[in-house]
Amino acid sequence: MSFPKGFLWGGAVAAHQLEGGWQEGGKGLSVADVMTLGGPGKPREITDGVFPGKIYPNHEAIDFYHHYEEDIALLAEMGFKCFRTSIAWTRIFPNGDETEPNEAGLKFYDDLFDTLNRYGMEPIVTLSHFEMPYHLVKEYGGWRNRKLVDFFVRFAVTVFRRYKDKVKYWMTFNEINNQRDVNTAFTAFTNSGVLYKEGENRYEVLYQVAHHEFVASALAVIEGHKINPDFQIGCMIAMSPVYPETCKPMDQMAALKEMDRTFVFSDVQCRGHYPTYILKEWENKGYNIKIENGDLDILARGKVDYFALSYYMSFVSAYDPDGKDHIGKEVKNPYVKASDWGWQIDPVGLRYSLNVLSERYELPLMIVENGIGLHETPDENGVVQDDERIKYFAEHIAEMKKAVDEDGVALMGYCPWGPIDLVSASTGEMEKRYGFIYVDKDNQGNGTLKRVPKKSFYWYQKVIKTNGEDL
Ligand code: BGP
Repeated sequence: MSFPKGFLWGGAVAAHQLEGGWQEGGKGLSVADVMTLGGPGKPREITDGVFPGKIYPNHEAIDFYHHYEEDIALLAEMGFKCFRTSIAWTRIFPNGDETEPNEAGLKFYDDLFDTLNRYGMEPIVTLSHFEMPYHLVKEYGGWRNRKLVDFFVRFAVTVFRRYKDKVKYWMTFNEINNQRDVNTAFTAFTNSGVLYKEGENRYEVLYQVAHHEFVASALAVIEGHKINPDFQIGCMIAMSPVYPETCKPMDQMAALKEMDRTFVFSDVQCRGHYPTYILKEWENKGYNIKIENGDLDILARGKVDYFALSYYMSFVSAYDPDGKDHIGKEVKNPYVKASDWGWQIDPVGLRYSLNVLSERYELPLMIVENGIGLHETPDENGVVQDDERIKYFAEHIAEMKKAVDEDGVALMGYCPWGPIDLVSASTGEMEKRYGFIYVDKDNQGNGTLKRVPKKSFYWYQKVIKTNGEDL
């Protein structure tokens, strides 16, 4: 028997990608609300406010805000044991810097968690998933400002107290390492609320931002455990293993150094201190990262309980002697295929990742995102025949099973991304679909919002029913 009894089969979403209701229940404006639709090769545009005539896909999204009962019933039909979502910070603190929370927002999540619990689904909740209050970006400069630590901790403590008997599993920051590419405004903006200034060293800013987030995350862990000692609070890392292009020693070195750009985030959150490789890098590059008295002690005391990861793809790195900030450059992997969006599909990479993480941290792991975005249209009977998705998941789950069975990895659960179609984070498109459930809505915002199970719905239902035996 490969998966333990009680294994958490489910799915994962984020508030801003499916809820809609962007101005309902007293909700404030989030960073995600001011990002327009992107497209192939065209990054999403960040606007200073909301402008008529532009399309903001998440304003309505799939209107989960009003459809959640119906949607959760469908997930329950698939047999979900858990459901990962995020709390939109702007529903609780519309501007982020208030002292009193917004009751209507708190009530919404009360109802949502009650509904999940009624179906026997464990809620798994991310505190910050690319949706911080826009006010904190405009007025404070986002996470470059130390004050954000206090605002975040107030938000965390408020929801920990409110939901202490309804939610056990938490995560602090979604894909906290997903701000390493300092050249893309998208990740820079949504994850940290930082707009880079002319002439500043983006890496130095990035690490200052990360330090503030590390302290905020650790304080949340410490406070959360005081509120309910049974809480399980995890980090959440976008895990994309980097392979060396060849066995040339410098290719190996390049791959290792690229991986460190991810590991620095999990090393701090899991081990409770900065690894020496990053301290040395800061020293060599002359970065001045402001660390206040007591911060290092907070990091040491606020280690996470488990390691949550998203896994979509692997990368390959080749040594680049001319590299400015990196000694490795990304190259294509000729041994794997890629999705329409260029994400390299590599099921073995999932097993590899689980092994690496389990050996490095010796913590229980939870896969809280995995999946494939596809262009899809229903057939003449109105059903999406998504065999490609079924194949993707069957191959990934088979590798996950080997990690558990053959490699002894302690895996708590598996939550594929977007079990119901939702808005893509990187492109803003509706038509990068991940779901087991189709939602009738297109990139321009047209559609009836009708929900229809795809072929994979019944396949995943069977997988859960057999606890992963029948793929
Ligand atoms: C992760 C994010 C999710 C989600 C997913 C799929 O990075 O945590 O929010 O969107 O990727 O990415 P996309 O929506 O860009 O296809």
